[in-house]
Amino acid sequence: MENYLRKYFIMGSQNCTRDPEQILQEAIDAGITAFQFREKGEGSLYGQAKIELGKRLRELCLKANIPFFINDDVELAPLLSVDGIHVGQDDRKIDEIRKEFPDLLLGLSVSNVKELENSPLHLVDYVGAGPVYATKTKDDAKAAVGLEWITYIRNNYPDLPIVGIGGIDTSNARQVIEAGADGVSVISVITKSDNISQTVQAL
Ligand code: 3NM
Repeated sequence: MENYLRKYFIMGSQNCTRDPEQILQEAIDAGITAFQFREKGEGSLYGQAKIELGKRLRELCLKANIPFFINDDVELAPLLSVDGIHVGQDDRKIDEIRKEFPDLLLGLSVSNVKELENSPLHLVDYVGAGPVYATKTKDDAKAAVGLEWITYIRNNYPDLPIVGIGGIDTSNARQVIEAGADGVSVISVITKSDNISQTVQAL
């Protein structure tokens, strides 16, 4: 059981309608177990502005001893002194990243059997499995794969840490865990919450 995966919050400024630092701090205070800085898509920051926001969010996680992951942007890993990197299937290859960063946590998104079987799973610390449910948060999200996908991975790779992603909220998080995931990763249920404390507790 990888405990840091239990309540894994993902966010970039494009997901926020108020101060991202404030949202992250509230989520930390409420008990998230990991954070991923995913500054990506329409309205996201680039260049120095991205780095500066990343540093501020990184600092909040450091103070709270919450593992900080960078999404995709491997070049920022040393700059932000990250604990881990999460990549998708179209990002840089896992074996290259593992070679460059032997000690960091590495997460990889997998959406189907082919991706799973073609991935060097011995080099990753966990897989992100989804989208479990339909999501509007990611423009290019694939069709929902359902709880069956979590169960499939769990049954075929009993020791592989899994975090479910996509459309997960307080009403369905339990099912994702019961299907075999070690945890749930969420964006909008937290960034859009009126009561982050209650939301995180209910996940
Ligand atoms: N990756 P929400 S779904 C970032 O399926 C991301 O790989 C996905 O946002 C995948 O919790 C997704 O608001 C968006 O649905 C998750």
